[in-house]
Amino acid sequence: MFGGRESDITEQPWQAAINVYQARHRKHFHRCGGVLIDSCWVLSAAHCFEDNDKAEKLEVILGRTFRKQNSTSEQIFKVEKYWIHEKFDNETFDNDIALLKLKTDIGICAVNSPEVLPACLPERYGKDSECNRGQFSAEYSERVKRGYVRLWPKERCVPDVLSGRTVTSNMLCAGDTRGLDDACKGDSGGPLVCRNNNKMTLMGVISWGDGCGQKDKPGVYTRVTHYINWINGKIKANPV
Ligand code: 4AZ
Repeated sequence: MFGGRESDITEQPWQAAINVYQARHRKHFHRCGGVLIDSCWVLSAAHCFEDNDKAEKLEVILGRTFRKQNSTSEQIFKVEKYWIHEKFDNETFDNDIALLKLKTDIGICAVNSPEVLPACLPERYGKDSECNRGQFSAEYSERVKRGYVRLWPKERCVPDVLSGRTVTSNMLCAGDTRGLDDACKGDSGGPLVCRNNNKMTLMGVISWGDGCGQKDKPGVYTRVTHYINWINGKIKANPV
């Protein structure tokens, strides 16, 4: 993350860290952020998994404030299976979304606690305009962090402000007007949430940007309202 401030996992209990096991080093390494949306389901970005990682190599960590420190509040899961959006475009990062199903033998995975709690999904397609201050969170520093950004109007979320790169309607721009808070390397897959009727609602998934924290350049997020049916379809088709 660029800017932002140190936070505590109780302030963003849906934040997940996704680690990948590297046989060569015989340990797990941080790969991306993620966001808990249901007891056994975590959303992340498709580009986090482009090299076809086996699900068995993935590990999802919930409930930790310090990335490399064990905590009594943590809940760690293996991944049973994950899905990359069928229309993910590796060039433009259009449809940059992935869904992970956590592994369990007992029908529940994450258990709600002050440190572990799912974010809500938006109610329906396209309903993403009633909040202008979003909160994103990131994990790639030693300690979980939080930043505040404004959602940019669609008309300003265009290639012009992102060095000419393609911007699709499935993307959402958000940035700090001062250019201070922004997501950055390693934060991908993490959440952008808005408070809607007092529910913390997931509006974006950290996806890409033209550098980090540059003045008048937004961070780009996957527009979650466009994927409610995709997400619910996968969850229904793959009962825990
Ligand atoms: C990244 O490399 C990345 N400033 C994520 C977000 C942003 C830039 C880079 C947005 O994962």
